[in-house]
Amino acid sequence: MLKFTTAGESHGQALVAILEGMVAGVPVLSADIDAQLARRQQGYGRGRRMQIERDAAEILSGIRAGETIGAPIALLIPNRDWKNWQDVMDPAPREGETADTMRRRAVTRVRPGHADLTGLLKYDRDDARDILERASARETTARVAAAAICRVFLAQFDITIGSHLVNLGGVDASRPDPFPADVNAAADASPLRTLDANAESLMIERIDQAKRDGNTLGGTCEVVVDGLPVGLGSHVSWDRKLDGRIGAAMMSIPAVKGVEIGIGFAAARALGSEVHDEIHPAPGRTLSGGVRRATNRAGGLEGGMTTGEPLVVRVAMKPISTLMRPLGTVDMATGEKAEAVAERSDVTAVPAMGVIAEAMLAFVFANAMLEKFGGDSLGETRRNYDAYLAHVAQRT
Ligand code: EPS
Repeated sequence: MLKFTTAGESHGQALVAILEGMVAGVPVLSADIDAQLARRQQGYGRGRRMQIERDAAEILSGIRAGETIGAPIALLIPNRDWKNWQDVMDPAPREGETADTMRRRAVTRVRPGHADLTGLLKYDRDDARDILERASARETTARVAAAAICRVFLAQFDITIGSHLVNLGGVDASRPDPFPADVNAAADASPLRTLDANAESLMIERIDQAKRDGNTLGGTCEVVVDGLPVGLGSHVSWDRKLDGRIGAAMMSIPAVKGVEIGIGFAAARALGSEVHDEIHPAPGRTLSGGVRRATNRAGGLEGGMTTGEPLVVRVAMKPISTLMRPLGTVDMATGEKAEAVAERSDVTAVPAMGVIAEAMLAFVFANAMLEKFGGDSLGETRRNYDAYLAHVAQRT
């Protein structure tokens, strides 16, 4: 099983990711990781922090001479902003500091919608900075770094992942027809990672307005995975169904509140005949088992398994809970009514969320590939993959 973990606070010294279970022989360069980190930093509506950071990963272990060696891969991404926060984040107690004194930049006016209040109570802290530093979406930097290696692994099997923004602050972007073969090449050229230029201008106006108003905006991204073979995941048990694993991975992204696979919630309102995808013979289309779906409303999954059609997921993010014109709250230091803290933040981070959703899907599918095809080296995984597809081709 592939697994990864991350560590690090938003204004701490660095972020760390450890990816374990990747086979040996995958060609990985730090440039592959840094390219993904740079994509995550983009997006109109980000705050000043993104001008401070130039995220780049230092490979500490698990990769030698440009290839994975099968050992745990440790990555370190320094926080440039840390130099401004060293005293606030210092792990050591400082002279005169007691349990009753607060450090500079203590947060007690907890933000509605944030982890501040529940975290403070649950972990029995007085300063919500002990919570918010880790709740910060800065953590997703480490996820994107670890998942960049999963992406390289998937690319060895011609599996690619792309995303685009389909709604921001209530403005819908239309899905282009024909849909571009390289979604990211098109989306990354847009400041909002959207494929509809008209909608983009409206969205930018809306972001500017929200910024003037001290407000924030949410939105939705669509993520597409191409090149998956039929039969990843399984129908036999709840925890092997890919719908569930995808849902969990997407919902673990900070501020994400909804996930749809294929037509998602719309399927609940339609007739069966309007929902299910008719199956046609397609000899030679081996990845999907010698058939094709006339439509792909299922979004590439049936019974918790890949069909071989593109995997389509939509991910909805709520507006960031740090408002420059704050909502009412309670000051947890005094118990009195107060205005919530207004820390520097982004007006919106939906474009970045699409990149993070790609990363989480890369992890889910690298894991699903390794589960099905196994192996300790890329060559071994490939032989198993080739044998499976040869068999599928022969029976269809
Ligand atoms: C975030 C607050 C902002 C964001 C940050 C997430 O950072 P800061 O508090 O330093 O201004 O820019 O996002 C990132 C740093 C990032 O890398 O995505 C928060 O509170 O969640």
